[in-house]
Amino acid sequence: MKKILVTGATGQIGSELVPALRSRYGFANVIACGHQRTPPPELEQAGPYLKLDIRDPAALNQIVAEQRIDTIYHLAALLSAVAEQKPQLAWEINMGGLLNVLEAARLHHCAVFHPSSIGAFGPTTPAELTPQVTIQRPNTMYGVTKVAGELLCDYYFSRFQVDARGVRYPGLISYQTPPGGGTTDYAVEIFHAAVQDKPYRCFLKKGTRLDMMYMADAIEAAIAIMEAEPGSLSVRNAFNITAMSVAPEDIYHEIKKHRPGFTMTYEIDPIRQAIAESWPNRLDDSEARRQWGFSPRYDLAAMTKEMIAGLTGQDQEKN
Ligand code: NAD
Ligand code: AKB
Repeated sequence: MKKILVTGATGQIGSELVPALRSRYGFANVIACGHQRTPPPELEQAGPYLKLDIRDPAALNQIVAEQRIDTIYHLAALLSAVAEQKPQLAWEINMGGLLNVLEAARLHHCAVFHPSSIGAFGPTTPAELTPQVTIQRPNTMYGVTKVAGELLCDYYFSRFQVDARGVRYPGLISYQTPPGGGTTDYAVEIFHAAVQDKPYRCFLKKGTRLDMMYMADAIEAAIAIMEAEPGSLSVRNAFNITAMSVAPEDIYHEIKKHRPGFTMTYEIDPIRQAIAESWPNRLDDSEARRQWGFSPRYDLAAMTKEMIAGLTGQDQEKN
């Protein structure tokens, strides 16, 4: 049986990945590590939780050794918009944290999952059907850490045989935990506004098309790539994956099918708009489909239905 550590466990992905891993591999076998001293209530009841600052290699190594960890899902990071506000801190956390994780994995023989992002691409990358291997010259600190992270994971695999694997996630859409400060956050905020019968002011321009994915597909992909037969993978790291390519107005029109009174206007945030314009419109994820069977279940219509149902259910629970 695996013994898994999840860093950044209280974030948008971690808060849904931890329960999925626990139901697959056993509650006691998944240690959630968060930055906060006390976990959020949903994680506290569900299994082991430890406080960890990912910049502290001694504390990380102690946890990995004491808990006999063999697999690390490394999610602790700063996202694109926050990283642009605090570039030095983003380098420290995203790169320093990843180096600490890969070193712990080398010393204690662990496998590592590390998500890259569409943010690993830049303005000179082909924007349509962006290939698996292509130009990567991002112009954001987030992107710089994502490309360097992909390369560092490859290096640890070829030099030290650390089984480091990963995907390039698109913007992830979910309702359980708010996103952590990214450029694609509008695609989550819009649903919160819609179910509260509030108008939404979108910070990206009409026509800004980006890859997106519903969280359930993202969680399945993380588990699937870590369970894939190594022999079936030509590369370990940073597989392009996507489920839909959408602009703000596409999500708006889909929501209107369920909430006809919903309205949206645009108030552009120049920083996030510039980041979004430097990212691809649509990835080619055929290598992930071919090599380890990636196959997302949610398109825009199915995701919208689930988001509205999930958020409406949450509202009803609160009242
Ligand atoms: P998030 O911001 O929701 O969560 C990140 C977590 O890291 C937070 O809980 C935060 O407390 C923690 N953290 C920050 N600094 C830390 C530190 N010094 N020590 C320990 N923990 C620290 O992010 P997420 O959306 O869950 O993303 C997880 C990973 O997936 C990141 O690498 C991100 O780049 C990548 N990713 C996310 C998306 C997305 O849309 N959510 C898309 C592409 C890639
Ligand atoms: C962000 O917008 O920063 C993230 C991502 C796509 O990496 N959601």
